[in-house]
This record gives sequence, C-alpha cells and structure tokens, in this order.
Amino acid sequence: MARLFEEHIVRSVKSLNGAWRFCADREDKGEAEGWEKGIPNARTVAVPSVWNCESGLLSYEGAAWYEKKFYTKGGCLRFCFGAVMTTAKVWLDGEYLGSHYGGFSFFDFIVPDVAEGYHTLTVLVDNRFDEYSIPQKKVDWYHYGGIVRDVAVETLEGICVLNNRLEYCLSEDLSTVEGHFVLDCYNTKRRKSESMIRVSIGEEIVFEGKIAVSGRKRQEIILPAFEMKNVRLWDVGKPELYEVRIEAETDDLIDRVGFRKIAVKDKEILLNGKPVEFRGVNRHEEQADFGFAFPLSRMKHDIDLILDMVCNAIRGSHYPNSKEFLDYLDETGILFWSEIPIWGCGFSQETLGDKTVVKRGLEMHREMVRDYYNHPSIVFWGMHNEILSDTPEGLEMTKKYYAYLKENGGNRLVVYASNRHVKDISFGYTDVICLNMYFGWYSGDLPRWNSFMDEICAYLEEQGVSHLPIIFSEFGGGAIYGFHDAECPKWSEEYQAKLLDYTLNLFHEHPAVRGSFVWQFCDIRTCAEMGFSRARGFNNKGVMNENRRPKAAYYTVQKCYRSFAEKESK
Ligand code: ADA
Repeated sequence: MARLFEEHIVRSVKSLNGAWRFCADREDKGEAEGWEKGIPNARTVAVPSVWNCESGLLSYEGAAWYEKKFYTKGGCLRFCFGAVMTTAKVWLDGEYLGSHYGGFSFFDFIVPDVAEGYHTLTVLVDNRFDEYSIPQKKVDWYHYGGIVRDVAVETLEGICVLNNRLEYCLSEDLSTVEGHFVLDCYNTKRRKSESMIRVSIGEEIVFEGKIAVSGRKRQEIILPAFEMKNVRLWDVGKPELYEVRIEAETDDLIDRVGFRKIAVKDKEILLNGKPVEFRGVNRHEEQADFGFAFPLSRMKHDIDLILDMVCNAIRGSHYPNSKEFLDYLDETGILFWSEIPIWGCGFSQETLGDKTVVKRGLEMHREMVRDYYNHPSIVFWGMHNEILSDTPEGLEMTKKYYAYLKENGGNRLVVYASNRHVKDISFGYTDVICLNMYFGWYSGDLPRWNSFMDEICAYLEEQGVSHLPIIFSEFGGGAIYGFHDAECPKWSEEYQAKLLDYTLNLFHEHPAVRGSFVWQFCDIRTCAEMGFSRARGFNNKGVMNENRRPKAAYYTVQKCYRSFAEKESK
C-alpha cells in the first residue's frame, strides 16, 4: 500500500489503482442479477476516488459496483484495500471473498491457488446509513462514497509476515528499549512448515531463528524479547526513526519505528520525561475536489501549512487518517491524535447502548490499533467525540473502549472529546480531560470562558479527577473567506481571529491546561443534515478556506503558537 518507503523488496506487489469499470446500482438489483460476473453499463473511473466527483453522482448515496481486470502469474494472492466508503463486498471471478464494514480502515482477502492469467476483481460498495452505522447519518462532513484509498494485489509465497507490532518499554533513564515483535503470519503451504526469519532494527539484529506456521491460516507469533541500548528517542521536531526489516526465506516486510514515552503526571503531559504543551489543530483529510481520496501531494502541503502555524500536534478529526499521512508525521515529528468516527451528535442514547454499535466501534478500534501501532507520532487514541458521556450508555461505551485501548494500544494516552463538561460522568475513563467548547460562537460571549474555567475546574475536583491535565480539543468560530468587517461581526475573518486570539491566550495562561486543538485547519464540505448553520454547505470554521487560502485567523494562530513555542524553548 502507499507508504513513504518501500514495504517489500522480495514480495511482489502490484497496484490495482487506476482505471476501473464502474456502475451505480440505483435500484439495488446488482446482486439479484449477478453483476459480480460482469457489471452492465459501466463507465471508467479512477481508483482511488469518490464517486461524488463523477457526473450525476454528486450527492449519490447508495450501492455502486467496481470491476477491475488484471493479469497475474498466479499463486497465492492477497487483495489489499486501503479504505472503502463504507461497506464493501468483494468477489474474484464471480466467487465471493467476503465483506468489510467501515469507511476508513484497511482490509484484505487471501486467495490461494489462483491460476496464471487474467482475472476480475469486483467490489460492491454501499455508503448508506442504518441504525447501526458508525458514523450515523448526521455528521459534520460530507457523505462520500467509493474506493477511497489504494488497492493492491500481493503474491504470497511460503511463510509471510503480513503485519508486525513492536511492543516495547523504555528504561527509567530512557536509554534502553526492552521489547518484542508480534508478527501476523500466513503460510501459503497446506501444512504447517518452518522458515528462518531475521528481524533487525536499524543495524541491530534483534531476532534470528526459525518460526513454524500452520498451513493457510493467519497466526500471531510472538518473538522472544530483546534489549537495545543507547537508543535515539523520537521527539517533537526531532523524529528519530529506525528501519525495521523482517526477512523470511521467501518473503519480507519493511517498516519503521520510533521510541518515545508519553505519560501524565501531576497535571502535566510528559513526552520523554519533559512537559509538553500541545499546539494543535483539528484536520479533516478531505477536500471537495477529491473527497476522502486525498492525494499525497496535498497531504504534504497540509503538513507544511500546519508547521508554518508553529503547530506541534494534529487531531485527525474524526476518523483514522491514511498511512502515508502518518508516515509524514513520523518523519516530521508531529504529535497525532487518532480516533474512530463515533461522532456523538448523531448518536441517540439508545444507539449508544446498542450492542451491535458498541461492538462495531470496538472492532474499529481494533483495526486502528492493528494498523497504526508502530507509528510513534500517535500519542492519543481517541475513543469517541461528543457522545452522551453524561448517560449510563455513554459511560459504558467509554469504560469498554478505555479498557481495550489501555490494554492493547501500546504507550499512548487514551482520551475522548467531551461536550458534556460539568455534567460528564465518564471522566474517570480518560487520561486527559479533553473539552470541546464554543463560547463566543454558538452561545456565551468571550468573557464567559473565564467563569467556565472556574466551573469546570471545580467540577473536576468534585469528580476526583483534578490531577488530570486539560486540553481544549475543539473551540473556534466560523468565518467566510474574504468577508472583512472592522466592526467584527460573526462570520467575519476579524471576529474569528479575535475569538481564537482570546481563547488561545486564556488556555495558555491557565495552570491546568496543557494545550489546544483549534477547530479547525480548513473549511470542509458538510452534509444537508447539518442544516442552515453551515453556510455554503461547508463548515466554515477553518483558519483556511477549503483551497488552503489563509484567513486572518491563520496568522493569529501562528502568532500565538509562535510566542508559546518561544516561551517553552527558554
Ligand atoms: C463539534 C464537532 C465538530 C464540528 C464542530 C462545529 O464540536 O466535533 O466535528 O461539528 O462541533 O463546527 O460545530
């Protein structure tokens, strides 16, 4: 899949990006008519993309079929999908391979014994919502559909390592790593067999020996523990990365890791033992011209703009971002908050308590942890956003996800963004109190922030969580790009800049606040369910417009964050 480095030298990987045959299935008749054996009335589209950029499909919500003919020399094939929006059913030459739910995560299918020649891969994609959907239909972004990230076919041979996770901890003085690899293996042979395997981190070989894997099923293998001395730490702006090479007899996997420690102590967030203040921004991986099929060149551009604002952190609101974006963050030394698309406003109390929904969310967390575990930039796992965390259902969901992520998520803080504030009953299950609050925009004026700070601090005391640091995970206001008015009315660039200047300085001065994530990096297209408050059909709270042209607030954030960074470095 698209990464910023080559993942395989030995394993053969063929991209299936590019031209696919495509047909919308407005009447839902494709399955009954056997379109998996050939789709009718097809047009050619590009993959990855969203169908909303195709003529006549701007707001299409429904089923659509994709078909790709490809040549293979045959063998055991693994079909890899970076992300499909939202449900995917997949066939190879008309034979059903399986399905996947969830628009922002990787999935794959392995098919042994494929003959040499031409074959056809068919995908039925559906982006409709039902009562179990995550997210629910009401979200503050657009309902795109399609195959939105890369597709590839790999040829597997012998014992293969499909994924890896480096579980480690650092010694007290942060100089020595103790760790072990967990490998997700597959053996293409019918029977259990062995392979020599060598694993290295940078120049150091940390394992060399045999592993045995049963035939034709996935198996997790935990390698023996190793110790590595004098490690160079990964840090903000000092992104020390190590190459990981996993070499088997007939297969290989290349990855990268970085070593760092994140912890919370006495209202501080410590990165590698030193207090860190989060100078962050919320970013959607979206732009109306290409939807969620966000190009690599634009990711780089966004990172440059974010760095230019002197940010050191990004919240990937509100879903797992692409792997290559994470690679950029690892390389650049930017801290990242990764979350799943449980966007609370859409969820009723009843839906939040629904077993299918809770399980689905847990599966999304499992996929996020599985695919992003080794990225040092991810320091926060986000459980959910603005759910009813003041209800028993919200509390139960939070408890469950917190327990899962603390146990399986590696060295990360586990958080959620609350808009329940002084009514929230779930603060016992977060490592940092993260608050979304919009005084100065939806309600209250700017000075209201001051009394709110007193109220929330008193409430945290009462709840027995006043030792936790506070982060403002969302705050801001809308501005229509180019609308200037010296009187500073709402929707003017001036008002947005004033609001952010006020709040950022207030947070920075407050003894319990350890950072902020401005809502938001740029304007994003949103859906009809958001109603009249979304002028132009956009959420206009970006400090840039959707084409990444800066509003006045961009420079305000830059000025504030620069002065905070300068103070921190003294
Ligand atoms: C919420 C939500 C964001 C966005 C924001 C807003 O906090 O988490 O996705 O909708 O409100 O602009 O109102």
